Amino acid sequence: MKPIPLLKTAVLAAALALSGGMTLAGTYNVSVDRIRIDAGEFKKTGIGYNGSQSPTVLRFKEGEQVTINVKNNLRESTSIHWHGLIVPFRQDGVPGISFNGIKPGTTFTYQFPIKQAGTYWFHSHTGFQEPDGAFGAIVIEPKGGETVRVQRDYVVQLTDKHPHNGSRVFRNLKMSADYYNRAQRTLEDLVRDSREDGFKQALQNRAMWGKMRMMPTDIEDVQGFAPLINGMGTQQNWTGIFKPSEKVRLRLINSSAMTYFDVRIPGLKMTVVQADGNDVKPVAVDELRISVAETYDVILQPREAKAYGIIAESMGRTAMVRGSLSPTQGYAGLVPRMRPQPLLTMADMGGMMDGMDMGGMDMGGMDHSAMTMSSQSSTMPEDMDHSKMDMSGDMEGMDHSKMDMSGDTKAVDHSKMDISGDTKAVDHSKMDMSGDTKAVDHSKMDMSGSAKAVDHSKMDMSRSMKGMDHSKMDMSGGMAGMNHSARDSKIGEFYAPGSGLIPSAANGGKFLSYNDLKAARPLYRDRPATRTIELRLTGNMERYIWSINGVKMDDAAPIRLKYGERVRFKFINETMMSHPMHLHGMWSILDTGKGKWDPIKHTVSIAPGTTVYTETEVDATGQWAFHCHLSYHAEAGMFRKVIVEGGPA
Ligand SMILES: [Cu+2]
Repeated sequence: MKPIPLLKTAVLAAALALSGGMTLAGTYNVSVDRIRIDAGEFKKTGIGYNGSQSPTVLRFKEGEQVTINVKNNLRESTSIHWHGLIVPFRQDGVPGISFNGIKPGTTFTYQFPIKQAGTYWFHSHTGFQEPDGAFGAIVIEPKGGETVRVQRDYVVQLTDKHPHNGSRVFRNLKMSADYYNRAQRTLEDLVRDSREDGFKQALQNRAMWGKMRMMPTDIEDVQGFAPLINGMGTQQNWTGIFKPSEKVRLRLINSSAMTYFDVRIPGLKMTVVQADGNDVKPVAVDELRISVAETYDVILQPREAKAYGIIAESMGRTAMVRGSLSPTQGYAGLVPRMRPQPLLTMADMGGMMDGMDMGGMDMGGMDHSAMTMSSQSSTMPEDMDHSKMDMSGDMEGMDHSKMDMSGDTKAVDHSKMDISGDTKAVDHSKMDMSGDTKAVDHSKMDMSGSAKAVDHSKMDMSRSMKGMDHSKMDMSGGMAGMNHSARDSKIGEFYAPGSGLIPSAANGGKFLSYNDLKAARPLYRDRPATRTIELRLTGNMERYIWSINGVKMDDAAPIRLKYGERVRFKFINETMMSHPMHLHGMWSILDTGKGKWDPIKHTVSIAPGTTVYTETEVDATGQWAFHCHLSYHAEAGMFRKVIVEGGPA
C-alpha cells in the first residue's frame, strides 16, 4: 500500500472527528469454513463463510477504506471475488487472473477503497466453491445516507442448493448433458400434443427434437436443487418483520449457481429503485426476473397486518421457495402452485435463425409460439429439411418451402412480395435472404389490397430494423388489417419474438423489463464507442461445451482493451439457453436506446435468439475476468480474460 500523505491523513482525521467516531477505515474478518448445510429437503456438507449457511452480510460506507482479512480454514485453496465492486485488479480475487488464490490455512488481506454505493455480493471464484455455498452479501451505504427512506431494510439472497456437490454435478453434465433434466417429456405429453396439434404434427415435432437431441424443456440444465432465501427453504420460512404501512426495502440478490428466478410478493407492488447496485428511476412492478448474479432493490409498503409470501419460482418452473414478510415471527405467506413449465420455441433456437436478425424483428404476424423446436447452430443436423416442415398450426397458408436461409445472410428482400387482394396467404417462396446487408427493402412492396394477413402487432422496430426503408412503400390501400398497436411489446425487447421464455406476471400485471430501467444518475457522459467487439455465445449441448465465438477459454486469446477507450460489445446468443454475462472491474452500460440514461450493470442476461449491446468505458487498468455467471457454463469454457493496456499502473 502507498503511504498516505500527511495532508490526507489530516483530512481523514478531521472527517473521523466530524462523523462522531464513525469509522472511515473499517476492518472486517471473514473465515472460510467447511460447514453442514440443512437445505430443508436434504442435508449435506458444503462451504460457508464465518461457519454459517446463512449468508454473511458485509456493510460498508461509500468512501470507506476497507481491510478484509480472509482466513482459509479449508484444506484446499480459496478466493473471494467482490462481485460488482470497482476495485484495483489485484484485489478482484480471481485466481490466475488477479492473484494466486488463498492457500489452505493462510489469511489473505484485501484492501481497497469503496467508491460506490448499493447492493452487491461476494463469492468464491475457485472451483465449485460458490455452488457449494461460498457466497455472502454486501450492502454499501451512500455517502449522504440512503436516498430512499425506509423503516426496514432486508437482504434477500437467493440460491439453488443442490444435493450433489459442484464437481460431481459438473462430472455428470459432462457425461450426459441432460443428466439433471427431469422435465423430459413423456408419452403422456405426446398424447396431449396429438390432441392439440394433430398426431402427425406431434410426431414430427418429436422427430425434430429427437434428431437434435434437444428438449423444449431445456431451460434449466441443472434441476433437482433446493431453492433457498437467506439459507432457508420454504418450511424454514425466512421472515422479515414489518409494521403495517412501514416502507420496506428488499435487496434481492441471486447467488444461484444456475437458476434464474421470477420473484413476486402476491398482494404487493414492488417498486424497483436499484439494479446491480446503481439507482434507477423508480418503476413499480408486480413481478421481476432476476438472472444469476444480478441484484434488484425493491421498495414495498404492506398496509395490512398479515403475512405476505415472497415467492421465487425458477424460470423453468422446476422449483420454488417462499419466504415471508410478517408483523410477527411464526406466520407464513401462502405458497401458490407452481405455474406450468414454459417450452422453448423455434425463436429460442438462435443459431438456426442466424440469417434473420431475430433481435428485434418478428416476421409480421408469424406466430412461432406453438412451434416447439430448438437447437444450436453447431449441432444443427445438415439433413434437416424445412420443405417438409409442417407449419399448419398457425401459419395459414404461409409457404416457406423455398426459403433460402443459407450463408450469413441478413437481407430480407420483399420486393416481389405481393400482398394485394384479399387473400390470407402470404407466400415467401421467392424470398431471398442471401447477401450481407441488414437492409430490408420494401420499396416495391404492393400493399394496395386489404392486407388482412399482415399482423405486425408483435413487431418491434426500435432496435435492429434501422436499415429498413419504407419510403416508397405504397400504403394507399386499406391497411385496416395492419396492427402496430402492441409494438413495444412491453418486455419483448430482450426476448426473441415468439420465445417461450417471455415471462408474464402471475397476476396479469406488470413484469419488469430491462427496457424499464433508466439510470437515476448517468455515471458517464454519453459518447460514441471507439469500436465494437462481437461476442457470439456458442456451445455444444451434447458435449456440454460452452464457448464464446466457438472457442472455449483454454484455447482463446485474451480480449485486449485500451485504457480510455469506450468499447461496444455485441452479444449474439446462438444457443438455446440464457447466459448472464458478467464483466469484472468495469461497468457494462446496457444499450436500451436511452443514451446517457441507459442502465449501468455488472451482469447482463442475454436470452436465446437475441442480440444485445452493452458499452464499457475502459477505465481500469489490469487483467479481468469476463464470463457467463452460470457456474457450469463458465467452467465449461464460456469465459474470457480481458487485458486493459495503458493507463495508470
Ligand atoms: Cu463474478
